[in-house]
Amino acid sequence: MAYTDLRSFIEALEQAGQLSRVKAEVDSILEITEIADRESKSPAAGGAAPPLFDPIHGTRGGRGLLFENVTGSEIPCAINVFGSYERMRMALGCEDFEALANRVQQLVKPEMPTTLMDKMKKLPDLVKIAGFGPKVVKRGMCQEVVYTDDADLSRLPIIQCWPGDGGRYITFAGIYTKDPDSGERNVGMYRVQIFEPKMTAMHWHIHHDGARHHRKYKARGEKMPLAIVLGGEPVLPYAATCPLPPDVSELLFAGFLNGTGIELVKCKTIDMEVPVNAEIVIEGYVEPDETIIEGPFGDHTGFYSAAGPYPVFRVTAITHRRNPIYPTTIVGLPPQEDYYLGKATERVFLPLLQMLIPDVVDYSLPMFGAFHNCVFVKIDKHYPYQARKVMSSIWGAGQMMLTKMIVVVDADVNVHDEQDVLFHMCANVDWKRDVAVVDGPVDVLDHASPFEGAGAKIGIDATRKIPGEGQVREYPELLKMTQDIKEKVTRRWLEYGLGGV
Ligand SMILES: [Mn+2]
Repeated sequence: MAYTDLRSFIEALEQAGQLSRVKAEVDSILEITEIADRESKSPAAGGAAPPLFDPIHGTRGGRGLLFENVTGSEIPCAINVFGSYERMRMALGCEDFEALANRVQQLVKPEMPTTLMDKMKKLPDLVKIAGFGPKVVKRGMCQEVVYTDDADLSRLPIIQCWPGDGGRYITFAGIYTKDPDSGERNVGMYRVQIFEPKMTAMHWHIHHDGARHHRKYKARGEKMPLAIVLGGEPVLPYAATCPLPPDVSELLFAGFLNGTGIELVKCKTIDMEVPVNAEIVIEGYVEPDETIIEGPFGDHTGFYSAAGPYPVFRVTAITHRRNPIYPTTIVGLPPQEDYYLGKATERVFLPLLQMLIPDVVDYSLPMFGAFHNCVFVKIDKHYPYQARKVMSSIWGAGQMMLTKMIVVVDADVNVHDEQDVLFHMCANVDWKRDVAVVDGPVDVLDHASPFEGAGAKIGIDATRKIPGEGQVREYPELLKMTQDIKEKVTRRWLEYGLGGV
């Protein structure tokens, strides 16, 4: 079951023992970060077994936190509410990520119905997809309270995340923009640095859809309407951060995850529609030419990203529900809340990656790689240099093109256990023969590359080598006990007097 808004999700978390309310006064400058950081690295609430795809790190995440008494604000602040597998699963309203992956696969399967019968069969699916689109309605709870001239960002419990940050940042908002030509809506999650009660910066990278929309307004010399949306259906933050192709609407995807279209309401002061179930909406315009030095910001890489000029956003209104809740998040040394959002994407995108690269049996973005630095790929190898082919394919696949290190392993290696991957890598690799270093685009946040966004990447073929892959001797067999002895020992375990299995 999907939840309709942040507060019903938080209530459900509380009932499930997944939320702590903090009644003591806490400071939004740094103190909330330190508490949330400790919580996210604590054992997961509920004590459930970790998922198979993350046996080692899946046991962490603590509880979601609701700070009810933040210094200088009357609005409570929620953090880490998505920061574990159980909470992420609840937010997405799915049994498990694999079940969700299957639903997504059905949605995108490029199957052309050939016969009339097929078409008839496909029809309910298409009607269902059509029903997931957003619906504009007359009024919305997110506008129960409206401030225009008296709008003031300093009323919100906006946090400063890390000591070296440029200031306070809104970190967990959906940024709503529209293409001025097509009217197509985009929702992205970009950080927002506060400068004045009614002025912020708008931080997006050049390849983000929000930046693309802004370039169009800039070319016309017009300011761009933009809404910063906090709260709403819990599927929204996931949809906003999912690496969807540019022409796939985040709101449609959110509606699909939600099981029903997201209801929107017209903003009060700008030409934009926002989710009726949002907690808080900040309306305003991004200036076409005016910029301000934004940053530094403690980023998901675990390092500060540098300050730089970004467009200025001016607030025209703040609307909110009665007694709103302000959601936020921090990023930093993993695991943080974003690890679970990323892992959900890893699982949901596996069938899509397999459509693109059929060789992939499974893959993992290990925690230490902070998403773009490392991917472990498992293949069922049948021909020489198949691992090289897979590397090239990954370096050509959407955002995975930025992967700085690829390790390809055989089908009997567990890609979700870094010890297992590194064991086979260290054992199977000849460092002259089995390594490919290539030049290419890297993440703009990568600080080691010689140029911003451009540098070298490494592919390591850790599979057993076969003839045709350079000078190769025969690889020995890996030690493995026979199945009948394994079963016998399991059966007789208590007899040995060695305690529980
Ligand atoms: Mn987009």
